[in-house]
Amino acid sequence: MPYTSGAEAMVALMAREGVEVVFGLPGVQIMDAVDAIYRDKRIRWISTRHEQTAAYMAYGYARTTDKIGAALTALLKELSSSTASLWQEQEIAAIRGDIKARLEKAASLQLAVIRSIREVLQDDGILVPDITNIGSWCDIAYPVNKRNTYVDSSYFATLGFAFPTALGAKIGNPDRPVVAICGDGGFPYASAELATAVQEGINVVTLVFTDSAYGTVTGIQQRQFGSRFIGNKIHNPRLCQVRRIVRRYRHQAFKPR
Ligand SMILES: Cc1ncc(C[n+]2csc(CCOP(=O)(O)OP(=O)(O)O)c2C)c(N)n1
Repeated sequence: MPYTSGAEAMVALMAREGVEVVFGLPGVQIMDAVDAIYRDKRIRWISTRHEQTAAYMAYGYARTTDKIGAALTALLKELSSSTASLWQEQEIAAIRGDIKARLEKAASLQLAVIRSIREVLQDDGILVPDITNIGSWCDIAYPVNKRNTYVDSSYFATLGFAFPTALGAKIGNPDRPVVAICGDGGFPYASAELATAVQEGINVVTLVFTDSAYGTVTGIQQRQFGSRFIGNKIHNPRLCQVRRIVRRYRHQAFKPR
């Protein structure tokens, strides 16, 4: 019987299960597996700049393609069908109407931005909002017209996840526009992945809203801690100069219509 190494068996199994792309960072512990991927030829390998962002990219890829994480999709399907009968159409419509009116009052500027994004992004386009002011409003107000086109971090609220997740989504959906929304606190978590984006030609549009603060923290300290501000201000490099460092990355400032 021909000899099969553990790494080869793992790669063969992944290919058999339909894995087409693996995100990761090579190191001694996994070199045999990376080499097996090289020799197998069926799986695309994408080297990232941090192990955590590799996981986010895989998450974005899975959430927008159904290719990996099929078990989770099946569970979600079951959950939605078993809860469908609990709500009447009219009840949902009434709640939606009420929320819409309250949102217009509370956050008209944010809604204008969200409407601009929704307008530009076709129903097929994918949006990945980070844990940032405008991203949180998206969770409530952004109309999602097609499944797998909106990837949030759910209740984990993992700051910084959006940019690498969007890169993964774009790898899985090269022909569809993918947009990440970040603040200037969250974007630098994974900004090293700009280099991966350039290296692999991953064309994601990233909107970075800058206020030189962990703005959400400012809000919490204002509302719940008697405006005792500590650790909420941050200094960032001028993000538009990132372009000089990472060639082929374009910067543009814009105002919502
Ligand atoms: C990993 C992680 N660390 C910290 C937080 C807490 N947190 C939530 S929002 C936020 C500030 C984010 O700042 P920024 O990206 O600039 O967006 P802004 O709030 O200013 O809109 C922080 C620190 C978190 N959710 N996740």
